[in-house]
Amino acid sequence: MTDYHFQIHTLSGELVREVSLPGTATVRDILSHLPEARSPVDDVPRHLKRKLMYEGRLLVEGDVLQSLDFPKKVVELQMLQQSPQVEILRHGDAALFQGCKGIHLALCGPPRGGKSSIQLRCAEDRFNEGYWIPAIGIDFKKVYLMVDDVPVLILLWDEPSGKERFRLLRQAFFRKKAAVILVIDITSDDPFWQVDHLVRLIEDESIRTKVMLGNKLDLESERRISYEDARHFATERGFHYFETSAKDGTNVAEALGFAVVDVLQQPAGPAPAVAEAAVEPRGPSCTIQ
Ligand SMILES: Nc1nc2c(ncn2[C@@H]2O[C@H](COP(=O)(O)OP(=O)(O)OP(=O)(O)O)[C@@H](O)[C@H]2O)c(=O)[nH]1
Ligand SMILES: [Mg+2]
Repeated sequence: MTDYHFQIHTLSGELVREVSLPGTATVRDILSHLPEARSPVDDVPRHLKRKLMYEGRLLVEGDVLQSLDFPKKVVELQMLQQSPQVEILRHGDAALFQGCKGIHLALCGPPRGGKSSIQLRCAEDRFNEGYWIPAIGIDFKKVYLMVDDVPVLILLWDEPSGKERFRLLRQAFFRKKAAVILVIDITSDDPFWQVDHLVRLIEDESIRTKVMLGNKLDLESERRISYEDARHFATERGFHYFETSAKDGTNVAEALGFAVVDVLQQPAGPAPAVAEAAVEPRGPSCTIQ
């Protein structure tokens, strides 16, 4: 039974969608019919939060349509869009994150691309010029984020060097990860060394959020692969591409924020998105700020 016919416009008046729904549906049902927002530049999902407005007043998502007393059956609504605000907390209040679910993210990629440096930048906002200690054992750092007003704890795992030789260890590394961040070096002669093998392992684990970083952007003059080629390689394999510098921090928080918002907006399903944060820190690099 159709009780209402909604015409949803942007604030500038462009018609986005028309939806017919019964009076027992909710405002959330209208929102679920809206097309996904994608960037007009590169067609990447934009993770915009949507709100609906009727005659200047915001509608609450849980409200049932017939309780809103629309005077007509054809209702014009305006759609507001807003990006989630992601902020990395440098001096996180540990109490705020107690009981938080932890989201497990995996850094991976060819040797010396900058995985450990990206991890250090995300967790401690610093860079270590000579930082090349081939990691022994698997290692994570905690990153404390606020996504809008919600605390989100990230467990950012660094794939240790040398694992590329051991298929089983590599496969185990990706287990129960909600997202992967694949780091390549844009100044490398062979930035995609073994990457297709990695992509297959990631597919085997059905990880839905996939981001590729073309790292070392501060060395632009030494670049060996163009932005377009790297982006093409990434999108063909289902990865969102960013260029970053772990050294000066360019785009690192943005890429991490994108990955986290993408995970949070995935529909609930069997994919292993989150696990209890009550994982005990292991090793000296697990910092609780
Ligand atoms: N200029 C510059 N150097 C970087 C950047 N990121 C990492 N490096 C350097 O690149 C080298 C390798 O960085 P790591 O972070 O150790 O790379 P990795 O991928 O963890 O290396 P493995 O664990 O050995 O596979 C180090 O000398 C870093 O200082 C960056 O954004 N810019
Ligand atoms: Mg490393």
